[in-house]
Amino acid sequence: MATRRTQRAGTVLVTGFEPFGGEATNPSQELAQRLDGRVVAGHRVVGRVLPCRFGAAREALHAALADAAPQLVVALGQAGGRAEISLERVAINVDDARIPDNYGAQPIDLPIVADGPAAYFATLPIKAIVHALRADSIPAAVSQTAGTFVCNHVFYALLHALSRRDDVRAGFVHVPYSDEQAARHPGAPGLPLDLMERAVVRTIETALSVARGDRQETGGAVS
Ligand code: PCA
Repeated sequence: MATRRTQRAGTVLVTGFEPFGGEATNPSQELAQRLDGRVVAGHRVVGRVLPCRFGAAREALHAALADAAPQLVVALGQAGGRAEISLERVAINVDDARIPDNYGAQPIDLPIVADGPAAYFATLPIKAIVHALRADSIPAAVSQTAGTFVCNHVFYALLHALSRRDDVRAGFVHVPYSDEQAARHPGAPGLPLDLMERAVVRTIETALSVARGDRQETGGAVS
């Protein structure tokens, strides 16, 4: 009888970023660290923290992909000022930094991948995830732009690296400030880290449970 490779438990890669822009913390870093080693829906979570640096962030992502060989990738980043968990729809092939990264680089209108496509769509079921989060009383929405800073850089590099892998779903989730950070930014919304942790767990569970495609429900914007 032909031997089959032993079926290994699947792996989910969750990435976050180190603090940037003068912040002392980054909720995405804390979430990746909290989830590292956890088992969610029978899958082992590998949590990794990426440098907030153009180029180096992409290299660290590639190393994490090679290391974890994940079935699912949920990349996280902080979007201070947003009130909802943002399921990003699209990554675009441009670095255009409004502020310097953590090493002083500030690229303007440079492609992330020379000759790469203008954009990639997330392969996560973003509508189903937004639906599941809202059903769990977690504020969530589809977002039409991940910006043009290091988060979009990693998001694009992620989808480019997996562009020939139909078997691996991947996407990017921006999270608001933590409550603690929001307290230092008058008027800015924040969410408790525990709630954001539950949001990432629900995101993973939903992505693993939707076999293919997505929920038919609007997440659009008029302008
Ligand atoms: N947010 C930034 C980069 C790192 C992070 O957490 C962004 O949205 O590009």
